[in-house]
Amino acid sequence: MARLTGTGLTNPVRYTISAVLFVTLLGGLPAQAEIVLSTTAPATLGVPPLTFRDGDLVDFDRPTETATLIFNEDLFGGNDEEVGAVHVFGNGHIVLSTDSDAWLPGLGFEDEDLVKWDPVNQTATMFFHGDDWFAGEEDIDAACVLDNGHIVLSTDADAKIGSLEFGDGDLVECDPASGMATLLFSEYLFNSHNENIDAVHVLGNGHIVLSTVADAGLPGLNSFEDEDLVEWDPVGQTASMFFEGDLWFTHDEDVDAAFIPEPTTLSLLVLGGVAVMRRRRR
Ligand SMILES: [Ca+2]
Ligand SMILES: [Ca+2]
Ligand SMILES: [Ca+2]
Ligand SMILES: [Ca+2]
Repeated sequence: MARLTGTGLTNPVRYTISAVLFVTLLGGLPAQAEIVLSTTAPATLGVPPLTFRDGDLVDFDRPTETATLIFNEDLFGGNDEEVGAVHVFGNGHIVLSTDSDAWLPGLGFEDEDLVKWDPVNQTATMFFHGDDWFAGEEDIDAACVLDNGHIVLSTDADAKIGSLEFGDGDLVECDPASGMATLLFSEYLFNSHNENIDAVHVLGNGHIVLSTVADAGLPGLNSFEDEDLVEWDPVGQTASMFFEGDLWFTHDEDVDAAFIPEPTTLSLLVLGGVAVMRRRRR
């Protein structure tokens, strides 16, 4: 009887230890600490230091402090452009928006568009055509593509899609299949009830990582800067610091585009395998 009870207790304990190990490993994944970003002016990150421009995109890995240029502003036909929104697909294709009308090999586009850049074939295609969505002329200043193909975006001024009117600090979710847009995040949530969002990434757990044009505050985090990335928990209705610019930039900057790589399916499988093997060995 004692033996049966012991077995019954030990397995859940072992399982719990493995689960904790699994989650701990996941939490410590370098991918979770990696950020693709752009700034509004020339900035410097990393060791050795990498200085980049407002139209460049940099991949910054916090554990190793490695900054890598993944998109070069020179690609805009040699023109001076400002990149203000980014998303990166698993195949390395980059979705971006610029602050003014621009050109990339294969495509001329507007500031209200999202274009997809293929870094292998060095060609751009239209990804989100602003004219098909917005009632007026707009400028997309933040964007993220969800796993279901929906596009989360912000504009730099009041805008309208269908019957949905929204402000520069709101986030709307567009469904390309239906052509409908819904409000995902209201700027009323900011302490001031009025900010301008200039970067967004929606994490796999539904939390929203965002940056603002000016210093701002949200419930749970009363003060953050335009160079910070803040994580908003829509269930708990609370914010926490995700990326504190002061810790990494050599000067004060303004982050105006961000993408957070998630752990890949392969990483999950490898870590899952490690957890199972450790459980069996105990
Ligand atoms: Ca920029
Ligand atoms: Ca834009
Ligand atoms: Ca905005
Ligand atoms: Ca910002």
